[in-house]
Amino acid sequence: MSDMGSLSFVAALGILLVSASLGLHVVSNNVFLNSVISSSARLEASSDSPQSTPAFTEDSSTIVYDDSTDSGFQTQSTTWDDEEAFVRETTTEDANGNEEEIGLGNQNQRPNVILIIADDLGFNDVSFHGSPQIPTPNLDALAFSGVIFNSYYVSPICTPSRTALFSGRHPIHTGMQHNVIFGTTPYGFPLEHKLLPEYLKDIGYSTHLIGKWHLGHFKRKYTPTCRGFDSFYGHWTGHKDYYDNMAQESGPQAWGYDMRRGLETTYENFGVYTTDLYTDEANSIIRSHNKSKPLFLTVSHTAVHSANPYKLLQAPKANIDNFSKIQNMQRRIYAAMVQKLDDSVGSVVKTLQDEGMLNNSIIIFTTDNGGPAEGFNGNAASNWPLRGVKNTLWEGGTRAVGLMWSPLISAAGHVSNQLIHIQDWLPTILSAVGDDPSKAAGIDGIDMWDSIRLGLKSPRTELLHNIDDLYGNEAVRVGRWKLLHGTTYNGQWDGWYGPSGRPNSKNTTLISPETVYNLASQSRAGQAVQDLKLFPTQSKITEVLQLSNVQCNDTMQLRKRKMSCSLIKGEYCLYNIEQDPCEFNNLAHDMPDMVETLKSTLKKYRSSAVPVRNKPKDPKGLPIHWNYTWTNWVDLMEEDNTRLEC
Ligand SMILES: [Ca+2]
Repeated sequence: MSDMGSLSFVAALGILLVSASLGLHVVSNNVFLNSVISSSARLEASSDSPQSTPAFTEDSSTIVYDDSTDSGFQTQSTTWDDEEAFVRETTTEDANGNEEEIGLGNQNQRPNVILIIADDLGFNDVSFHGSPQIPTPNLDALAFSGVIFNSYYVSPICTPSRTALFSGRHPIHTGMQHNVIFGTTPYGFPLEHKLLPEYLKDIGYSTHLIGKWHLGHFKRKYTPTCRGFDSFYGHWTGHKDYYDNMAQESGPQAWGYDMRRGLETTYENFGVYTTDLYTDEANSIIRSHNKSKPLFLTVSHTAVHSANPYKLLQAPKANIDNFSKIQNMQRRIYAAMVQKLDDSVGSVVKTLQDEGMLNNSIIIFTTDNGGPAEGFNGNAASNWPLRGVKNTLWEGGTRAVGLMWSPLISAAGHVSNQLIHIQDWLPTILSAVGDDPSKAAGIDGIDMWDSIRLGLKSPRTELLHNIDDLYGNEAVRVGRWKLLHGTTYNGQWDGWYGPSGRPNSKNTTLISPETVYNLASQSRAGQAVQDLKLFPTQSKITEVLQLSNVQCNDTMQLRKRKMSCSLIKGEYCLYNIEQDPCEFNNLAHDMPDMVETLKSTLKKYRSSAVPVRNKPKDPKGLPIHWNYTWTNWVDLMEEDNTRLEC
């Protein structure tokens, strides 16, 4: 077991952890209020609206495809026109001079889909959003040669977000809208809803999940290998220790081992840092992949979720030492965890390239929810300059780090401010791989592939953040307008959290594009992208970096109004998110008609919601009854021995 001595260290920080797994009830003392003030004070005035989407035109394409090789892959060369937006050719001429679709990187096979999920990563914790505090050169390399999503939304907490990702359905329509599945709660994501790996398996994909599941495990038929994944190596619960795989949840005896290969508990590679473990597994799957089939690989990282209360944040010492300039020790360890995550992305991208698969791959990187900052969940993320944290419906809880990279994206190298929700990935991926997304009938997700691929306007014009009648909070977005009502934690996480990371807070774009370019181009992902001739110029990166850096107007007038709406008092708060992404300026009193319109939209969604599926904890599932492991205990109570099939 890990170092119990660290408990006193945590206590000394003034952090009371009531429940590690919830992402809940982490109550810091008045450090919290001070942090609100100091974070707010960091917000500096800027004159312009932060976001605009560059226009893309078909005639600005500069890529040349060469079909002369006999490998089945197209080799590509490209030049970048700094003045023009960049669109790759979508058609070419065949031997007879007829125009034909270039289509996929390998026209004989659907593209590989690599879905990388970070857990609890904050909006300000990647350098492609403008902070130099934690360099993420591998992610940057993908971001600058792919599409950065700056109006991309997720559910505010783990389980609901992951159910939306894999099912294409909003949590209010599956009963998953409240909180997470715990180790002893006897329910899972409903079996009647088909999941993304099942759709992809239907059309010939090999499907693999590495890492966190968190969609239920009380019976084996709810677990990954019974729900469309050919293989699974990871943990069923929401978090665990990064070295010994023990997961501590709230309540007595809620402590057990959680690592599985398929349906079986595994003790292989005990003591290896989890991010390395998952990286090695991902590389192994890629190298041994039967290339006659397309690959769907999900790497669902434990990083950067906090571990157990007795050792919350964990990273190898060498990585922690890289961040000695960060004074706050928790933030320093967190930065090291992010660095390991970024290294993992680079390693996986390089392996794809080594295996000749990158040219025909789609890579999606997403966090599952906004960052737990300044002690929330015992963690040290930053959502600066956004408001709120994980498990709040403010932008800091719901606006996510996300990107897509693929040679199939014509409008590569742009920042999308088009509305996208995590539930949109299922139809978008089906569309991107040439399947028919309409086969996923009844889902809430919208096919975004053309919007992403061509840089077009999103077909999504509104999205429901959530309606949670147990917490008593709800929020919806229609166009640029967002309405919030009710809150969590008695409003104590309704402020602004996490360091800006900028060396000079008066200049929020001070990060050096040259540094970003150099680090990204030298990273493993950057090298792989350069091998495909798809890496952008420094001037292109400078342009994208400006657009991806969210800034907020922060005049004295707005400062006075910042806290002018109180969710805890039951008020409705209205924000123009396009102009005011930091949710400073409540317009509810100025625009009562808009408030009523959005209330009607909430009412529309509420009428379609289904009851929550949450159930009381079942003490029979506690690990103490099952050799100190988290298990599918309801099966095991009904059987004489452990079956290893669904
Ligand atoms: Ca999470």
